[in-house]
Amino acid sequence: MTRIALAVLAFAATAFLPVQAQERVQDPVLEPDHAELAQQVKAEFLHAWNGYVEYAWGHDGLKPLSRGYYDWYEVPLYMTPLDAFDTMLLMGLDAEAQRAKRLVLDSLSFDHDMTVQVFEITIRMLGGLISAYQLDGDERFLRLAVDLADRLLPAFESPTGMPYWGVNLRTGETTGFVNNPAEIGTLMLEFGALSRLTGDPVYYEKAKRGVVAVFERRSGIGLVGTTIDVESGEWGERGSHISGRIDSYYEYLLKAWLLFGDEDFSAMWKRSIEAVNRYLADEQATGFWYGHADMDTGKRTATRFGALDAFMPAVLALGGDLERAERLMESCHAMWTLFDIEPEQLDYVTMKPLHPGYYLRPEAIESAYYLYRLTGDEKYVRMGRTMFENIVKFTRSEVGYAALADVTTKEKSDRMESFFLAETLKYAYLLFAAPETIDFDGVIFNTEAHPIWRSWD
Ligand code: DMJ
Repeated sequence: MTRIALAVLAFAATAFLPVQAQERVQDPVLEPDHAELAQQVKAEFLHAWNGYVEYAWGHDGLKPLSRGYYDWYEVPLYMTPLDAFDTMLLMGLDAEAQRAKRLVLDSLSFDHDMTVQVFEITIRMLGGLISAYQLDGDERFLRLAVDLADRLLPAFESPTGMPYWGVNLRTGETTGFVNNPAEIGTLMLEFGALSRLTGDPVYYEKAKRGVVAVFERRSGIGLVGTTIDVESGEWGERGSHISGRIDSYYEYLLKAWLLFGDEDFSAMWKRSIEAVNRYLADEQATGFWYGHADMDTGKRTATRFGALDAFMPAVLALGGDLERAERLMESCHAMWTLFDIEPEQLDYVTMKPLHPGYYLRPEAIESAYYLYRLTGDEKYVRMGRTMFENIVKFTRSEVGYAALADVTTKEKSDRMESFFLAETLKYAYLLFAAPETIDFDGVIFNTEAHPIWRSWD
C-alpha cells in the first residue's frame, strides 16, 4: 500500500521540536550496531512466535512454562496471531505472516454468545484488523473489523454516551456500568479510523461522544478520576494519575488530534496536559516523576510510578514537550536498572517496589523509540538495548517468553501476553532498525502499537 504522509502530523512533529533537538550533535560514545540489534530482536521474536505455533496454535496465547495455551473467553479469538501480524510484516517475516493471516481469515468469527471487554478487544483486535488491512490490503480484514465494531457498538448505549465495560458479541447485552477514562477514551483511534475507511460516521461519533463525556466531567482543577459510572456520570474513585485506568485516555486525546486533525481533541489535550503537569508531575531527589493526587484538590496521595506509566515520555515527546519527556525517560531508565527489569509499580521516593511483577510490558522501550526518533540522541538506543538484553536474559524460557512474578528474584510466571509480540518486540525492532522500516512522521500507533495511516485523505 502507498504510505501517505500525514500533513498534520508532520506539521505537529516539526513545529513542536525545539531548535536544540533539531541541532543535537552525535553522542561520542561508541554506538551499538543497530542492524545487528535489529536482527537479534527478529530472532527473539521468532523464538516467541515459534513457541506459540508449537504449543498454543489456534488459541489466544502461550503459557510458556507449562507449554500450554490460554484463551480469554469461551471461544478463542486468535489474539496472538492477530496482534503479531503487523510486527511480522514490518520485520519481513512473510511466511509467518501468511500463516497467521490464513488462521485469522479462515477461522476468526465474532458471532459468539459471549461477553468481551470492549477496550481490550478494541485495542488488540479492532486495531490489529485495521492495521492488517492497511498494510496487507486484503478487504477481508476490513470486513472483519466492521463486523467486530458493529457488535461492540451497543456498548455506547448508556445515558451518558460513555461505553459500558463489556458487551455480548451476539446479543449486544452490556455489562459493567463502572468504567474508567482509559477504557472509555481509548477507542477513538480504532473507531475513528473505521469511520474514515468505510465512510460511515457512526463509529467516530459514538467514540468521540464517550471521550467528550469524560472530559466534560473533569474536576474544577482539570483532572479526571479513576472510575466513573457511565449511567449516572458520577465519579467513583477520585484518585488522579497517569497509571492504568487513565493512562491511554491522555494518549488518545493527543493522537486523535494528530490522526484526524480534529481541533476538539487538540483543545481537550492541551487543557488536560496542563492540569497533569501542574498537579501530577513531581520533582524528587530521585528524579522527575508523575504521581497520584486527589482529582479535586490536587493533593498528593501516592508517590507511585510503574511500568504502565512509562508510556508518558513518548506522549510528552509526541506532544512537543521534549524537556519533560527526556527527564521522565531518565527516571524510567532508572526504574528499569534498579533490578535490571522494571517492576510493575515503584514508590519513587523510597525506590522500593510496590508491585514486583513484570508482564513483558512495552511502554519503556516504546518511549525510548519515540525519543530516539524525535531527538536522534543515541543514548535512547543504549537505553533500549539494556532493556531488550535484560528481557532476553531474564524472561526467555525454553519455549517463548515468560512474565516475571518478581523482578527482585526473577521468578517467572506462566504467561506470554500477546502485546509482547505486538508491542514490546515491535518497538525494540523499530528502535534499532533502519528508519525507513516505517514512516515515523506519517503514522500513528494505537495503544497496542498497531500502526494506522491516514490513507483516507
Ligand atoms: C497493552 O495492552 C496496551 O499498551 C495498553 O495500553 C496497556 N497495557 C498493555 C501493555 O502494557
